[in-house]
Amino acid sequence: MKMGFRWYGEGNDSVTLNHIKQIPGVETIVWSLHDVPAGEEWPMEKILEVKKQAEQSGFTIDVVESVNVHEDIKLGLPSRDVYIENYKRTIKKLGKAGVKVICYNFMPVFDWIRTDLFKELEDGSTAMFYEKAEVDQIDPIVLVQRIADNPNYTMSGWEPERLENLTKLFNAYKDIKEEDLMNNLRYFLEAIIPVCEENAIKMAIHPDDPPWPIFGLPRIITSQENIRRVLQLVDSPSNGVTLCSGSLGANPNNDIVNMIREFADRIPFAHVRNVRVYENGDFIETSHRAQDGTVDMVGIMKAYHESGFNGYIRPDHGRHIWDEKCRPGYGLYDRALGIMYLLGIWDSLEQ
Ligand code: DNO
Repeated sequence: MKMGFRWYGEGNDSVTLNHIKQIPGVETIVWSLHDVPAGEEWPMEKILEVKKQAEQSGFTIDVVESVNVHEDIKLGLPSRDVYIENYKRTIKKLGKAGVKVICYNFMPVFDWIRTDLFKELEDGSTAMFYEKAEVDQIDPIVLVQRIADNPNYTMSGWEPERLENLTKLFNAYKDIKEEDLMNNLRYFLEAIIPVCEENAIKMAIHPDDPPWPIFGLPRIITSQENIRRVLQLVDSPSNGVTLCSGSLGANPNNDIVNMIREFADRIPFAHVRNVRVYENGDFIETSHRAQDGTVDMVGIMKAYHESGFNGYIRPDHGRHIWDEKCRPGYGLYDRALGIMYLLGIWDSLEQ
């Protein structure tokens, strides 16, 4: 198991590489070129710049999160081929630079969704919260505006270009059903996986967050059965999953421990975090500690350990604690605590 920490880049993150260096056990940064719009080819100079910065601090750049997929690919439009060619060229460059895993998602229009980015918990810290009834009735444009108006709005998954022409995008998805999305994913994977195999890259699809359809848009990476289907679309070790316990854990029917056992050799990258799910379907992100939420954190680490997991792992969304000013979910303190918790479990399993 190799520990990673997400870093948004020089000048783009309140957390620095020097901070990350002081967290025990971190080997790789999990990074992206956040200023390159989805669909465009990544410039080699920029890739090498991040590599240099990371290596100077003693980190590898083994995991990219994410190379975003252009909407035309998800929609299956004829223009997708141009964007797929760009994607392939980016894969080749990342392979040359030494990257091993590319995390991506296939969620239409939006990446992850929350209704409150700073909901107060009992201990006075704040965390990201999802109110189901609100999402079920709110106009998505209002919700997007609320998030975009947030002073901390510089979150991946919420790139400005995604949010332009929202109405147009919604219309484009009007007739796209889950099966169409699955077929469009197959087309994408059939095109890129051979390139990944040649370049020793593993693709790792991120589950949908939350793992159910929202705003009438289809979502497919939601359950054990659907992940199994995706892995079978192209049966190659380069076609893998980023098993995110927090995203999948928002649906209590998802048995994450069981998923790890079934998909072990197809999980190059794991996000391990906790959420507390309420009976009405709401959920809030909590500390990583098992007792604070509803995700079986110890069972998850045990399942990885038992299956001989040697992929990458990272803590995920943390609370905002000790008055830290940071990107929602991506502060230093609570994620560092999360790492110590995960490593504590892991080390005791190694005995
Ligand atoms: C949120 C993240 C997601 C994730 C993408 C992967 O914090 O887990 O934005 O990076 O879905 O493409």
